[in-house]
Amino acid sequence: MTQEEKAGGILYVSCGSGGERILANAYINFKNLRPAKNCFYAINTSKKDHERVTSLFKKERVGQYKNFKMTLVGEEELHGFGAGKDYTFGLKAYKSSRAEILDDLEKLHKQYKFKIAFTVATLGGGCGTMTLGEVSKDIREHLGLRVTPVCSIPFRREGELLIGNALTGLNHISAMGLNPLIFDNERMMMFSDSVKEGVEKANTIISRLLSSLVDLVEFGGFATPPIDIVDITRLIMPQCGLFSVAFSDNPKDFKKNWKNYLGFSKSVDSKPIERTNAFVMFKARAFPHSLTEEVLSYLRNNYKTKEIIPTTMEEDRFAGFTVLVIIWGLSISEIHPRLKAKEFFKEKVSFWSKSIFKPLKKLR
Ligand SMILES: Nc1nc2c(ncn2[C@@H]2O[C@H](COP(=O)(O)OP(=O)(O)OP(=O)(O)O)[C@@H](O)[C@H]2O)c(=O)[nH]1
Ligand SMILES: [Mg+2]
Repeated sequence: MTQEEKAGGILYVSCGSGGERILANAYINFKNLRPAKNCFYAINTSKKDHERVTSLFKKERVGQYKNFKMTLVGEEELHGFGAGKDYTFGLKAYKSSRAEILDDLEKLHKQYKFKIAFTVATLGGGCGTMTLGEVSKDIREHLGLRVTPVCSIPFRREGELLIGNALTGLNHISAMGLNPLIFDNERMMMFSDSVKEGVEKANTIISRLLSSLVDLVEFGGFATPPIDIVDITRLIMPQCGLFSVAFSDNPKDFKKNWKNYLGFSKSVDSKPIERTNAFVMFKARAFPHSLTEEVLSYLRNNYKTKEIIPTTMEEDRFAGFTVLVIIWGLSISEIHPRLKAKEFFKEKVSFWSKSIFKPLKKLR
């Protein structure tokens, strides 16, 4: 591989268990992410998570994964057991290894000249919640790279601690001057029967986003108009963003249902603060003009989109029709359902009062 071919990839950094699982999933399932010029860097307080990824790579016969690095933080205090959903421990653990991590990342950046960095965490836990904003800011300052955080927010049933943590994490990311792409785990309640299936689906959707972004780097030269991945950072605006992918391998089905597909698979349900900015990628063997215009006008009308960067990637080897949309300028407080713990206690009381207390009253 020449120096030229090696340079200009993407740096992916995860913090915490969920973030590491998402990066591992992406690395296993989307082979376009694996070339050496991209680098994966998993920061975690849990030793077990790193071991899990190693055995998963073995099981999935990944073979070489020199560009997937795992680093354990806070070992002295936490003994490799995770941060126990306490973000002060997670942040402290990251800070204790910050200098070495940044040193490592700087060396990698010197070698591979990354174009952009994506940082990934599932907010709510101890390790990822505060580390996400912190490491994103550090990469921006020390490596001079543009950074886009990608994070999930908890299922509402996960309770006040995790949801409160996630809100603190979101505030922290905003305070760092960053606007994350959010994936709401709760949306998986609509599309899966079990927790396992929901989390796996969520991780696949997030991985697909990461993989599509690499396509953009790889095929930028063939796109109309040609886009550099850095261009999309111009669109980033407060407070947060969503992403969505519509895909069908049947032209008639795609034409009829793309709006539904985009709606179903959007990563978070929220409203524009005022106007929004959007990036849209159309991908097919040949993409009809009329459809691209329909999508753009849909975004303008439904998301009050001001600036749109569209790009079309057309190559014979692309099967089906894909539209990837990223929209920034959405409100965090308008996320639906609200980022608030679901109350089960009341329901339990009313259940017992109906089924036991009422018959008891009758007896009296
Ligand atoms: N989408 C998705 N969410 C996950 C995954 N794993 C955990 N979560 C969610 O992430 C939140 C907890 O974050 P974790 O990543 O487990 O916590 P952590 O950052 O490792 O923190 P500690 O375990 O306390 O050190 C919860 O809301 C989980 O539902 C995953 O693989 N995918
Ligand atoms: Mg963990």
